Amino acid sequence: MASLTSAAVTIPTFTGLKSASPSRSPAKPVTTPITPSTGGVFIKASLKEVVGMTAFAAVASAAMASNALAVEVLLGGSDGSLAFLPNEITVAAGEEIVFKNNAGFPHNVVFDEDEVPAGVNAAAISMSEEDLLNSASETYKVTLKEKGTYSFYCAPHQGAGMVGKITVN
Ligand SMILES: [Cu+2]
Repeated sequence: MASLTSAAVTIPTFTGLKSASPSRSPAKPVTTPITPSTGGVFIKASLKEVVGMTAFAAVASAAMASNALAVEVLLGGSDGSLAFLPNEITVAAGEEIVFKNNAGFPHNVVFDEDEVPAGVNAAAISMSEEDLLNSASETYKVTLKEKGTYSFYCAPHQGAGMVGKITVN
């Protein structure tokens, strides 16, 4: 019984192999281009996915970059002037403003409590009067959410005219 079954299985398998081998020979040039073209389609599809993901990543990083490209205000002019450069800026609500030590420091950034939009706590967005940026390229970052105009100054140099204004749209 067991030998009969194995024989019955062997015969069609052998026949199949026999009939396949002569048909494969002429079909060989057809089979050969099919394999790479199928592979090509697969590669194209996966490339599309990769390109799509890359595009998405590019958009995501661009969005992050636009946040990273915050508005920069230099503290002190390279010519030794005691000023914010620029001393008047306009930003979008929520945009980051980076005050960066440039020259003539120490400097700081203090918002005038009488010249910020209603409801804004000037102290919360300011450095303290005593807190100073002492080294080159040291930064103070702030993000303003309320629209309106904000006046600020550098405590050590306010008398020298180191004042500025920010308009938040
Ligand atoms: Cu200053």
